Amino acid sequence: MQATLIGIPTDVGASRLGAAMGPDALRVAQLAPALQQLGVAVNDLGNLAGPVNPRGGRDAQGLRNLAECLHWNQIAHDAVLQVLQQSRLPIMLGGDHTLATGSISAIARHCRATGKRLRVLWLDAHSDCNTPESSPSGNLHGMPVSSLCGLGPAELASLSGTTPALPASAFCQIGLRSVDASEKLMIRALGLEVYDMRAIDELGMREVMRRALDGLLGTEGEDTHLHLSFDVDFLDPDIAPGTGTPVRGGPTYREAQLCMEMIADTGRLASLDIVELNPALDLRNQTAELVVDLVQSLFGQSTLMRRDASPAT
Ligand code: Z70
Ligand code: MN
Ligand code: MN
Ligand code: MN
Repeated sequence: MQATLIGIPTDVGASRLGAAMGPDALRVAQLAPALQQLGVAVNDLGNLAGPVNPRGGRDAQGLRNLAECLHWNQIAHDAVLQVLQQSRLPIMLGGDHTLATGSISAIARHCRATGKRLRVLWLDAHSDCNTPESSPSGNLHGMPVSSLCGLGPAELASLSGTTPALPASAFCQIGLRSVDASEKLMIRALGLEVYDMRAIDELGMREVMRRALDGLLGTEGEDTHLHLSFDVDFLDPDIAPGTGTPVRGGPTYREAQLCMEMIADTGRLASLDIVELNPALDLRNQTAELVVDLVQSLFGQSTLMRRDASPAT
């Protein structure tokens, strides 16, 4: 397998600064060598260059930094599309979660061109499905899901070449525990598949992931491009303090590992966003190191040799 790291150091979609240092924290935590150990050939494009956070107020639409967000998402889209066209697996190092609008727009475009079905797993404490009308904050990192479903700011919603970029049914959200009242309505209206923390408590991570990955195993999943959008605030803040909007009560280390291992077992992972890592809030880079540990599981690291997998060379 060949993967390409793309640093996308944006913080223009968030209120707190610091997520722009995320890509470098992941490099310091040895992300590339960790993947190479598993037999993944990795190259690193370095960081894309884009505007800094002007820390603006809300515009007439109620949005903060729309022009800067648009800029970042356009360059993210272009870079991701190019990597996909080289048949490499793009790993987006964020940066705040707005970048997923650009990355997933490119992935949806690529899937349309190659006739693949797209499945997006969205691991997050938040639902990120506010619209300019509903957003309590005006922060665009709270809107990528609605933008991709055609309901965000028009310039962002059309990045993929079609609006919506993908059907709402392509999404599956896992780990939610901080959802605005307006987002609860949106989840209903879009019919989003959601496994919140209560579902994880009641069903267990194993059953949640079995349901989330339905249709991806074996030949049934052959035509599916699986994208993982991994917001670091999915994880419990006790183990992952380095993020801008921590919410207590998230998945434990064990639950997160099982989640990643079960995704790896499908063999369908074809692109990955790692977002909302904020080194300014971290302790000795522990959150970045945890993410690298989890990404190793996501790329097939397991304690024992698996019956269904060939050993990594
Ligand atoms: C809130 C909003 C959000 C991430 C915070 C928070 C959104 N729903 N997303 N942190 N990653 O402002 O829309
Ligand atoms: Mn391809
Ligand atoms: Mn998010
Ligand atoms: Mn979040």
